[in-house]
Amino acid sequence: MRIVVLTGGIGGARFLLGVRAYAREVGAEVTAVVNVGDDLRLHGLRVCPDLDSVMYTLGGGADPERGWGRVDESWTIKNELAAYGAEPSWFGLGDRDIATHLVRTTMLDAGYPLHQVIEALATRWQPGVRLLPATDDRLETHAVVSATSELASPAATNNADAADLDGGRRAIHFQEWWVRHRAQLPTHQFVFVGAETAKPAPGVTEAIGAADVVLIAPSNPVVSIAPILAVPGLREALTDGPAPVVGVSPIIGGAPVRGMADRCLAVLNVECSAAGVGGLYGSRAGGGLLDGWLVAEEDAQTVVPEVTVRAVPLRMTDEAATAAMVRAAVELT
Ligand code: GDP
Ligand code: FO1
Ligand code: CA
Repeated sequence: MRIVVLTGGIGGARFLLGVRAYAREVGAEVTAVVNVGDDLRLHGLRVCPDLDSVMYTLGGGADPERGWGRVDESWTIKNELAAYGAEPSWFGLGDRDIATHLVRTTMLDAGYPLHQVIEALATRWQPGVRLLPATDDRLETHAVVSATSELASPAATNNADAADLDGGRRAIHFQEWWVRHRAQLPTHQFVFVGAETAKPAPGVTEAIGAADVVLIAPSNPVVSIAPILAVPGLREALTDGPAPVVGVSPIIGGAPVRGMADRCLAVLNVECSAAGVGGLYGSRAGGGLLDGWLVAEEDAQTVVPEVTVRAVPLRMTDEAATAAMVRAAVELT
């Protein structure tokens, strides 16, 4: 059996621990298609937060509390950078983590495409599933916010990427929106810069075309899954592909289990509920993605038109619990 998983970072990584456990039970192979919209370049380094969260988590090197970055981390370089006043200081890079960014940046600068860089890094971490970036090309999530807020002066953002748009609006990088401003800024929309010309990374559409089932991890639907689907050709590979698509709700009882997906959904005016997210993904019959939708038992009454909804325990408390969710998702099809 071949399983393909669309995933973001922290939540998706924990989901993949369960997918890997299930795959070992049934002898399936797993390909994770990982969001790159969070990626950013800072202090001259290319940082890939979702790919690294997935790689470190599956490789046993992630800090379990933070979910991102390395366990047993130190922050010497971060503190030295701050001493120089080197901005941005609001995005902390750990010393061990920086080694990953140095290797990746060196390989990218030497001309290796991102998917080959990930393959090289994964040789060390042995994640046990194949990791593919959604695209090798530039695709960055930016938030369009009102310029009136503290972003009025470009200096305030210290973000070369902050672009002045008409109507007193500014586009800032997702990470500035998420980390520096904790998603508190009045936000008009998210844009996926580069999406129009991005191509699926080699192997992505092939993996989807050969899959027996495609799972959408309980990742943030707006800033983890949507940037993957924004890559031209990727959504079509799913809707036109042979494999049933089953999603797992990241929302339980009307709230995200962790993080700020509620603020992201609010930007899209989508209800923060299992039904709201299921409706956002849409049914295959209705031109959307889903054949199946897994919701928590608290949300058992969820209806998504023309989608098979199933209620199961949906908290990823440990690998076995997550593997049970994965089994339920696969058996739903
Ligand atoms: P990020 O890219 O680091 O933000 O991580 P993801 O987008 O992959 O996942 C974040 C999402 O995971 C959040 O919206 C959470 O609601 C969801 N999540 C985290 N833990 C759980 C869990 O135990 N069960 C479910 N169903 N969702 C979870
Ligand atoms: N998240 C934070 O809230 N604060 C940070 O300083 C931070 C640093 C960081 C460094 C490397 C990395 O891979 C991820 C990092 N994150 C940090 C998490 C990052 O913002 C993720 O993109 C989000 O969790 C959403 O995916
Ligand atoms: Ca993410």
